[in-house]
Amino acid sequence: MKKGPFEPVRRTSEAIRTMEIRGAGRIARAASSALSEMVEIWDGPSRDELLSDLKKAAGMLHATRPSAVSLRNAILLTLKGAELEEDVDSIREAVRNNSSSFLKASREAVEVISRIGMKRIPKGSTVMTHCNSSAALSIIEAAFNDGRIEEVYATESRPWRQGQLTAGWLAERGIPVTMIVDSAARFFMNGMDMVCVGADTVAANGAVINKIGTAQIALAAHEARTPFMVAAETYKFSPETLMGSLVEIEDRGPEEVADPLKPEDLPGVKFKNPVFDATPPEYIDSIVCELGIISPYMATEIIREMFGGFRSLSSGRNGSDFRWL
Ligand code: RI2
Repeated sequence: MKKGPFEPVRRTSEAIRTMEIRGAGRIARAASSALSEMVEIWDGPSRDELLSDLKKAAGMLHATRPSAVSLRNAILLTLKGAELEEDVDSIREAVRNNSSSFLKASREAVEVISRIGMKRIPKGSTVMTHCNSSAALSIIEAAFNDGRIEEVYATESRPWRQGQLTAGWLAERGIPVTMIVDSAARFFMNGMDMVCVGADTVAANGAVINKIGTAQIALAAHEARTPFMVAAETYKFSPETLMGSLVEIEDRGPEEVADPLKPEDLPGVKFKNPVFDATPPEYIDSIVCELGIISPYMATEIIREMFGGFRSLSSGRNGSDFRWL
């Protein structure tokens, strides 16, 4: 593998793997930008070699966070149609254009989601959020500015404690925020008017894969009859689940769970660290995407609409074997 042109992809893969870049939308945009940067500096001899290097790069990027369909879809959308191009320059142009369209559309989607999602939040609400979702926070910020939200409860979101990012972000904007530990979600649920979270993946059956702990919060919300709203751009919907594929749940290292101790400080203890869980559609009242507010049971329709004719590249389950179709 040549070092030069793969450098942006290597750098971005490492930043995504170590969570320096995180959040389903941000990792998707970073991967798309890395592919675009790669084709600009690629200086190999032939079209076929460029296509083969792009496949390797796609596999490297996708393997960093295999649960996030946002990442997979961003890669596929960025490389869409590249294999139909006849020379290196045309491939370069296709990838460059695809990437800039994806970056623009993904940012605009968040903007639209904020506008339509906030209308679902009644005036004077207290809202709970989990982890750190830019899509969910865009709704919360718009709702606060429209006088709909009085206070936000942000869960800590162990093991990475992204709740601290969320709480800090809200406080900076003058939005009253209370941080709670994840296990306190049920304790406070009766005082909530709404729960609003993001998504890493939306499956065809309407299940939402999001930060570990989301399903417990949804269960508590369901029991307390608190509406549970998910903010998810359409590129987070998973076309592969239409065919019955399961979403792989990323498992990270034991040190994140053992923290502030080290795993070796607890001899004889095993650790498990799934990063995401699946919230079943029956606990979800609405999914807000840039096309509108839908019931989770409409997810199949969105997937057909967005990805129906989308067949240029596919990936295996572990992300390591992207192949042209
Ligand atoms: P946006 C994050 O994953 C969280 O699970 C968050 O809810 C989701 O991505 C969506 O984030 P991680 O990368 O795309 O922190 O809405 O594991 O920013």
